[in-house]
Amino acid sequence: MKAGNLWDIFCRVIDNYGDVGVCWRLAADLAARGERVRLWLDDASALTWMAPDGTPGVTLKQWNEALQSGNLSVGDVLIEAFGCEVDAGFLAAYAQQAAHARPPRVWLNLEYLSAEAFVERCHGLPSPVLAGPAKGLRKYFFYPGFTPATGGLLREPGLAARQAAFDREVWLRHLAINFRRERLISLFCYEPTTLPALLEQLAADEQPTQLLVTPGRATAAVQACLARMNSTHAGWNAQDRLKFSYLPALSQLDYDHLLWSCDLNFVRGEDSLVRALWAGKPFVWQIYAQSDNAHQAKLDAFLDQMQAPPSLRAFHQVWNGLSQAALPELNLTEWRTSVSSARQRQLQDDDLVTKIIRFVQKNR
Ligand code: TRH
Repeated sequence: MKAGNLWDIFCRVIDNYGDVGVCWRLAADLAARGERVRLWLDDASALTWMAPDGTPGVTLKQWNEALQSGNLSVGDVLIEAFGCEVDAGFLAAYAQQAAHARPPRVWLNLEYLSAEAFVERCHGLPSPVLAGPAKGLRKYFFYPGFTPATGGLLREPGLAARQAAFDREVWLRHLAINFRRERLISLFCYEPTTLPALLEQLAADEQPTQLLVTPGRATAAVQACLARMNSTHAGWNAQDRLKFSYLPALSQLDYDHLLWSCDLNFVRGEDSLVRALWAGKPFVWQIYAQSDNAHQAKLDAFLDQMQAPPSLRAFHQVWNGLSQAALPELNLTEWRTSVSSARQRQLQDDDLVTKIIRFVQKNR
């Protein structure tokens, strides 16, 4: 495929930031490689802090009302992210223009990241469209993943150079994080029931800690926890070994810098998980919980893929409320070695944008 194709990426923001975060990252990476992208979002508000400067080659489009086929010109590639369904109006235009397009248009359904075995089986499968204005066409499932037989992980080409040039001290000073001998731990989470146990463990540790708390749900969870702990057992942090810094919303670039700066990162959802992996620092993932407990298998598959040592597996089970055991001790030395090897292994595989461009080329 020649560079400069037009991609339409559609995304509906349900809650949290992962869907828009992934779609922005995908769009920006495609654009950096010379593609043109229209990113259709029903709620672009998170991009004001995630990507405040935008990026050349990506046009944001408000997706808030049924799109009329009218004189809409559809792109060369259509991506429906995370099962969102594009309006009949757009599909009618797509079907009409696809009928004459040479090379043909390609329609993809971008799925959630998982390390489970079904991903290799389902990645790339075609799905005939049986009803609606695009009846008779087909779309393909594109599954991000951790193995060569999947759609890979987002990893923009400039990442390694950016990491190599990063100056931790300067960046932390810029963020007004003052620290001497404390270890730094970032916290991006939902409402883990074992948060009080973590805070107690950190406060009891000989080594002082500064917890860098991300805004929104993590900050609310910490503050609710502190209010309870301070009233029920006021001396829990008597030696003041655990300090807190509440962070502003960072851009995606600066969120990377945060991950690179810390000795341990607590992350949540799929996008921060991948960024934590590329950061190469020990991390703990709070997976997005599903009502049917499907997240248990998804978490286990990820830990298998990482070849996580027992101490890291046990910590994940408790942090995710999947085990009622006491919160295990942190074992940063072991976790650092494990994450570093996993990162090296993952770097061997092509990244998602390389694979998606190749996939489109092959299926045109
Ligand atoms: O926000 P999330 O919890 O998103 C989740 C998952 O995507 C999950 O699959 C989905 O079903 C659920 O929402 C509804 O976590 P995630 O995926 O890590 O996305 C967070 C994004 O926010 C990521 O792109 C990083 C970005 N971010 C910043 O840019 N700046 C920040 O300061 C922080 C804390 C995050």
